[in-house]
Amino acid sequence: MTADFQKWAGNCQTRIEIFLDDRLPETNREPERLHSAMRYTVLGGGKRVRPLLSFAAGELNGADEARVTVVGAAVELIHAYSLVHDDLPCMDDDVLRRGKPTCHIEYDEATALLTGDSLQSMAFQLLAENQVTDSAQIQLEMIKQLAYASGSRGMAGGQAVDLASVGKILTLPELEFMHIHKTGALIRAAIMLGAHCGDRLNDRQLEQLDHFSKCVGLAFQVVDDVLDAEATTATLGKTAGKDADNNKPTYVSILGVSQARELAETLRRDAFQSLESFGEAAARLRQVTDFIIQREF
Ligand code: GRG
Repeated sequence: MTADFQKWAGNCQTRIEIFLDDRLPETNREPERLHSAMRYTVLGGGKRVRPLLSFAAGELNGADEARVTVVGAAVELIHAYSLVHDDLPCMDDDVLRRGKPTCHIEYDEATALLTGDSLQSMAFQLLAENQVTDSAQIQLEMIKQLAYASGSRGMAGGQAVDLASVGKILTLPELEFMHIHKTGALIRAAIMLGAHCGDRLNDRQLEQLDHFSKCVGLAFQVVDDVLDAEATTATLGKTAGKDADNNKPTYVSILGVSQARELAETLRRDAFQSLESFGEAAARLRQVTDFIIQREF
């Protein structure tokens, strides 16, 4: 990671943190426990990979930074909600997230459920009450895109397949279907929503960007599977080795670590190929992709 990228990413992360801190309800506002849990969940943690992708795609399409901040924050809120619900006893049943107790451990299950619900609503509220593009019609389209990416035909659907696949042997296409939905859909939305805040790219170029976003979404999950198998709980800030413990099919369980790493590299090459015609203008997107592939947590 170059110093230039580190500085850029740090600035983006700070912008998102300040925005979310400002927009999340204060803990002294009723219902205090719920607002406290929302802030506990969202603030001061996470790599903010999805907002980084929104900023990089927005930059490519000449978007206004303040507008991309809204979009990046909305996607991050959906992501944060999904982690809170995923950690619940009825799903992954985990006690550690981002290096601290999960929401239902720090608070209680009912509060965690409501925290996820409220963060999801807040994401759509942000997109509905802030202007993020000059066209009202495109803005509506963006809200729809985020809804699809989060719902039963996106992330929640992928999670349902994931829960149903415990203890089963999946084929690679089945595993790919699960991950394209569970993780890929929101990453794709982060990129395309960031891009839609601007208006430089033509339809063909937006299609190329969309192909890039699909490759990156899948690469993210392949690397996540490798990290779950190889990294420690201390480095990850969440419980390592859970996939194997829970008998879950992953890229590592099907391909083994070294082939899974090769697959991530193939997806990286494919992703970069889709950016070829953009030249230097897509440099940030390439850097965020490398950050995703080379990350250690
Ligand atoms: C509950 C509807 C619903 C969906 C849950 C995202 C998800 C679906 C479950 C999370 C479980 C998991 C570990 C998925 C693998 C990919 C993933 C989302 C990892 C965590 O994302 P990072 O690495 O986390 O971006 P940080 O903490 O950095 O934001």
